[in-house]
Amino acid sequence: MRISQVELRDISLPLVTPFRTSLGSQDHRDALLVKVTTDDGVVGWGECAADSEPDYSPEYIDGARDVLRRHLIPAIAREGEVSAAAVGDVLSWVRGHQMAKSALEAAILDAELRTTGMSLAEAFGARRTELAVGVSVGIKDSIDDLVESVAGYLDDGYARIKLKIEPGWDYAPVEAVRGVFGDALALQVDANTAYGPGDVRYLSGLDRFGLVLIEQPFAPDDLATHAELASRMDTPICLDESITSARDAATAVRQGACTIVNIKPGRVGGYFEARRIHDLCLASGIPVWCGGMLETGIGRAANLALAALPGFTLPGDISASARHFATDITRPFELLDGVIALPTGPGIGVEPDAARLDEVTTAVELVETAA
Ligand code: NPG
Repeated sequence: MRISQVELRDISLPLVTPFRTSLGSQDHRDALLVKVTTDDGVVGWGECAADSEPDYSPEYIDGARDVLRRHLIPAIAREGEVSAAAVGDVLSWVRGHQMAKSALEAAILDAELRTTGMSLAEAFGARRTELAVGVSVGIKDSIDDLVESVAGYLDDGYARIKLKIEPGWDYAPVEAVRGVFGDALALQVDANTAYGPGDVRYLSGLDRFGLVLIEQPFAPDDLATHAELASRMDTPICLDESITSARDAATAVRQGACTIVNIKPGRVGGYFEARRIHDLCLASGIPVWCGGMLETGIGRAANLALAALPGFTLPGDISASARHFATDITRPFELLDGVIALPTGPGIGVEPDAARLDEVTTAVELVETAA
């Protein structure tokens, strides 16, 4: 397959409710979409997980657009014939930039599968057709607000609740949610690196709440403190920001820094690397789940396909589209009877609605790749 044109499209979608984490608050999802067109006229879409600010990861939208335009797309163009499975190798000389690489790989993968008529779920070997999913609940102004939000999500049918925590918003929200909704609720917390080595003892007290896991309390490169916390707690430690490749995952597990892995294709450089992490975790008995980055329907569809692999035994942050967007750019994914149905059409199985896409587009750049 040859790529004749790549479109880089910036969009800005309002969120139904502001989303606050230990990193800050957002009321819009600004995102970069990658659209590839093959020389046979087949189109594929990918979504870049980067945000406007380099706070969650070193990547950010303007940087991702720049490296795509200057380095990644030209590398694919030089290659000529390219298959999605080879994209990772073709781009491996560029250090980092996992989110930019992942978006380009995803678009090429979507186009490739559309030429064969196969869905991503089928191509990756998924056996499930629908998934129970979780929801990530941001930091609120009050415990009452939080309890009301959680009650609404449980009514919607979410299978587990993840609470964002930070210093000053940790024990109280966890205790309140456990108290109101009971011990049977699948409850986990995510600190997005907000704590430091001096907090190990403090955090280990969370053991008494029977959490499913504690996610990424410490800095991405601080495996040692994660391992120390893991040795002091029964609650499993899960890593997100620390894991940018299958090698990272293997190292973190070997060093005792985590016993659960959050897999986000954007963070690890693509869907093939994500599947490699899944495969190695499955072989080592490490449960995995699929994280979320407030994806539009484009990224959400692809994540659903990935999360249907057998090692994804914990519900992911792949909520219904309505959790973040009143009107998405694709048909919405809905949570019905506690599950979201996997898309079944070729490739990622969804495409943007042209009129809606135009409404939310803030910039478009075309990069020609034909010889
Ligand atoms: O996609 O519903 C969602 C959000 C899931 O909590 C979520 N994502 O750390 O995993 C995370 C977090 C996040 C969101 C991180 C935005 C960075 C930016």
